[in-house]
Amino acid sequence: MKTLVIVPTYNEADNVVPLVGRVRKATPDVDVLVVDDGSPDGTGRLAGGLAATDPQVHVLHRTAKNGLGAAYLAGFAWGLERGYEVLVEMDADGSHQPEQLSRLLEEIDAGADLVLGSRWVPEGEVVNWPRSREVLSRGGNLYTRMALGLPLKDATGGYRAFRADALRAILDGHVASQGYCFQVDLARRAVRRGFDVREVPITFVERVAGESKMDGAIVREALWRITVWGVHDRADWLRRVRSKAGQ
Ligand SMILES: Nc1nc2c(ncn2[C@@H]2O[C@H](COP(=O)(O)OP(=O)(O)O)[C@@H](O)[C@H]2O)c(=O)[nH]1
Ligand SMILES: [Mg+2]
Repeated sequence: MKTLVIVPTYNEADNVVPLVGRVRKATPDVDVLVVDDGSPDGTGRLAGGLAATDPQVHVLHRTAKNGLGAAYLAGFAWGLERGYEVLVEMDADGSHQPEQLSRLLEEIDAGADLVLGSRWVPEGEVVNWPRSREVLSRGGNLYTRMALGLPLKDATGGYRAFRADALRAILDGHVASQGYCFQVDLARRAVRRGFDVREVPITFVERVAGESKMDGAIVREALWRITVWGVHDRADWLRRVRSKAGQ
């Protein structure tokens, strides 16, 4: 299937060239789109250099840092317009191993609509993460599971593959989430629409170069949005129970 790996970048000058090289080597049939938000460190220029010599590498240059969600929405639109059948999300910093992409794609081939690379299923693992990040990720996923009732172990992760028609359906309507809750938002939409969502174990390796863009604002946005969704879901459920009881 015609597949596009979308890599959002902001100040990933040390990472973008080796990462794209690894993707091209591990999965030569797969195309790559780097979505750069005008990185001051020249990441966009480096990606442009790759695109100039490799017709399977593309770059979307955006002007301002607008968050992960907005970058992915732009990348998805680009890929869907061009007829890609599978769209993949992958971080630029080497945390998501391109060598494990085939695991995700095999599950799509086997019929899944959305495949999540998961750190928190058996055989999934995290390498070199400070204890604080592990606690945040495990806690965030536990809260997400409880608040939204999602049957997923790693709904916050950002290594995933979407079948194009499922992605189109999921993106129907406004997606406001910007930071990491963008990932939760898309997973929740997929589950609610009854799509076949599966998790496969991945080895997540903490970046060795560049800096994380995670900050308090991103965590707060995720916390309040997930809480609001959870409250809405419960109110919906109550309304349905009441109207059934009244019938
Ligand atoms: N285009 C774009 N990419 C972003 C933005 N924020 C983060 N990224 C990219 O998203 C990926 C994950 O971000 P990262 O900082 O590694 O988050 P962490 O792994 O949770 O610490 C990396 O490839 C970043 O360069 C943004 O505002 N715009
Ligand atoms: Mg990272």
